[in-house]
Amino acid sequence: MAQPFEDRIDYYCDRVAMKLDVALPASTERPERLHDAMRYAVFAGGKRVRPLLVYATGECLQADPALLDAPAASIELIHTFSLVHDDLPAMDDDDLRRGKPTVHRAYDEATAILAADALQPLAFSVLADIPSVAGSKRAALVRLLADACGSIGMTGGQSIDLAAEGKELSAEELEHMYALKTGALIHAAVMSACLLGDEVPEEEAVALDAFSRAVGVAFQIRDDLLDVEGQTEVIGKPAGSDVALSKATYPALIGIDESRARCTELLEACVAELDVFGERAEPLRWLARYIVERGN
Ligand code: GRG
Repeated sequence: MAQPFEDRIDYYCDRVAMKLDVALPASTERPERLHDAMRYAVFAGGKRVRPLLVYATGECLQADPALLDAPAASIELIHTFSLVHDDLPAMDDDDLRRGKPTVHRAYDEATAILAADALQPLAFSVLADIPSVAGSKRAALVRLLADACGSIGMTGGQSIDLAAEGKELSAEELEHMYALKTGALIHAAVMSACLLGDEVPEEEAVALDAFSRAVGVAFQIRDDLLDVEGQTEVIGKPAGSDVALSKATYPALIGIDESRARCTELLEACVAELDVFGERAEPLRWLARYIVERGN
């Protein structure tokens, strides 16, 4: 029987860390403080879920992992960029992220803004350099990531999130916001690997698209639940901040039990999408379960 995906997590995390290390300018390179802040943000101890989704999808499609390092690293750069901005005083004004002071606390607000601003173009530069891939596929990868972080993706979701503070959204509106704010990048992670797969049948691409959309919404509901039920020391960011900021969340709208039930429902739905792959999708099944059961 094949080794469980869990056994390869360290290997894949090392791969993406190496790619990120090569992509990021050294802290000794001018402007040193900016480069130091970028590295601080990227190597602060994140779970690397999005890169793992790239590699797990790649396993499912038997894609060459060497081709996946660039999308895995570029998506993590965009994710890190978003977290730095999300923590800023103008947004959630958080002091703690991944158990450490947020970038604007460890450095200063201007440096945090600039560090995040510099991580974004770096992500696209990494994608542009992806080796041995046809120009049309590179352009498709860039478009996928650009759409995922723009106004029809993560930035749009964040805008809806901020505008909804103190208001009540319907479940449909909430899921739309989750799909953009959190789901768009998760979708891009899975579909980047799909783009790099060799002649992926339409049926499999459709299944991965549906899988990633459901797991992205489940990821955010789990995040909401951790904010309510988790402890600051475990989740690495201030627990209870959604309530403090009067955020529109699933637990606030329908309560903890119903939110858990919706998460389980989405897990079942996304895992069912993977039937077409049989055993090959075991890594994605494992990650989907991890996403809805994780403790941080
Ligand atoms: C990045 C284009 C762009 C704009 C910024 C600030 C912003 C717009 C978007 C914020 C999006 C955001 C913070 C969504 C929340 C997603 C989420 C649940 C993050 C936590 O992800 P984890 O648990 O974090 O994977 P780690 O620390 O493990 O990496």
